[in-house]
Amino acid sequence: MATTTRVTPLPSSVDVLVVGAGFGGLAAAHEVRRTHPELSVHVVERGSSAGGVWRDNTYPGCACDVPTSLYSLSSADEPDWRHSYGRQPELRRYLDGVAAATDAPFTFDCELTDARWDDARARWTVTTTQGTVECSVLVSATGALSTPELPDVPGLDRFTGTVFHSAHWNHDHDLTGKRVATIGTGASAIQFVPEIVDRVEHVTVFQRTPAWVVPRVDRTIGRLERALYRRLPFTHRITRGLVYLYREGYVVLMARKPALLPIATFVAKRHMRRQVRDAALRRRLTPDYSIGCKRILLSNTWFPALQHENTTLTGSLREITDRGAIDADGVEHPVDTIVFATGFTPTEPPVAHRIVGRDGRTLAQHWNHSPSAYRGVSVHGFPNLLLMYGPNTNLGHSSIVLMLEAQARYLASMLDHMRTRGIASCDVTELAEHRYRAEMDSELERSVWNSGGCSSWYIDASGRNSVMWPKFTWSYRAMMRRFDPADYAFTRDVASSERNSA
Ligand code: N01
Repeated sequence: MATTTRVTPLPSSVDVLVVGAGFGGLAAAHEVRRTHPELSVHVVERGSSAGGVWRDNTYPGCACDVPTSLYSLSSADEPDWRHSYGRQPELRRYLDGVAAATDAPFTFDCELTDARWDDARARWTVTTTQGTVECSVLVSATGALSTPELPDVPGLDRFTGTVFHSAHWNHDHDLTGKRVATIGTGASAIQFVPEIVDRVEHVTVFQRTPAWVVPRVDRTIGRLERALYRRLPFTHRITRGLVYLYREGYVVLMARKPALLPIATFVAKRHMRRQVRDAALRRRLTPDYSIGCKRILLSNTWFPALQHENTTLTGSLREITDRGAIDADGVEHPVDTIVFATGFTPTEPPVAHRIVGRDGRTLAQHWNHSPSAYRGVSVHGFPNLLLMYGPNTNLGHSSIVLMLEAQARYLASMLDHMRTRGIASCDVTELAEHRYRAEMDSELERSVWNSGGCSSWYIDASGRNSVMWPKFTWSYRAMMRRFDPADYAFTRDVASSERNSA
């Protein structure tokens, strides 16, 4: 197995171009190489290495909040995880290994700036920061949580201290003895605040909305257990299967029977009661929306960190001054560092402004602030484009890797169909796209994400949930097993038809 990633200059033409070398791009490239060795594949990546969010997010304490046993590709199973919730360095190492084992060339520091579909030639012309490449099939695997959201806070430009986003942690800026403001109390903040609280002079946590937090049942996976998984891989598959089934049960609570959610609320409230003695503080930390409406957070250290002598918990951020941050009550907190842990822009992906389809409109114009895609992967008017981690494929309960693998298999099945029938382009029909979107809307209606009374990044600017997948992951995987030609319109590859009839 290769131990270094194959890096080459950008070719001028390729059969399948994959944009992005995170989990999604690697899964796609890997599957195309495995199933279609006759096709050329190339991966372009704006960063300097593979890894996606697990390369970018290096904040202290960064770890996976999905059990690691579910967090590897089934084609590249990893029996050697050290923790039941993998830490960022081991996840990054794993993805570097997958990139090296993927028999496809990569070009790094290469950002897609424009991609245009040419109907006459049935090809995409893709412009990047390292030149232009043409391809027959374009796979957009740029990630849903890859572009940090930096809110436009009044006064930010006046601030004289250091500012950064949690997804681009500034390791050159030593926080020892600093007065730090952290904005946001989501999945990232609850991981890094407990890690920095001991060494800063003070940390002021700006909380706009409290989160539901449950215990993190984490453990180190010992040498013996890892050896067992390596020697007898079926034992790892059994563990993986059991964790998988248990996590699927969450869908029942979140999407099918929200009436059962009080069970989870009980667990979260008991966790808070055990860790927070002060009833007034408990009230400030108790959400007023249903559990599960926003991502449920796992932590044993968040509540203790908020009660640390170095911490002040305050309300939302109103304004920034040259040396401080003003909260909603008008109190100014003197700080020299501001860390924005304010999330990402999943429903407004920047790449959508750069992909231009059949009628000259961008994907962003087509979506008009509410992304949707047939099966989360195909968009009408954008032939031969496949989205990885597209609209309505995010999970609140299990591993996104399960969804990405299903999408990679669908891509392989689409390529099969094209190759065996001499098809040059396939475009999902408008009817199929609308029908699928209506089905998603109806399935999501009763879910806690839509009806739980919170505002979250699952809901787009139009008020639609364009992020979550509402069913079991096995339903998605079954649906994606085979490309469904009935929902697509095709054009034929004239050269290949002539070859076949000669
Ligand atoms: O971001 P978030 P994140 N003023 O969007 C607040 C994944 N992830 O980076 O709730 C003040 O969850 C916002 O407040 P509110 C995971 O899927 C996975 O923490 O909108 N506050 C919220 O508190 C996760 O869901 C892992 O009122 C503002 C916070 O910022 C996703 O990434 C680990 C604000 C944003 O929370 C994002 O997590 C880490 C403003 N103007 C992350 N704007 C894994 O382990 C926003 N906020 C797999």
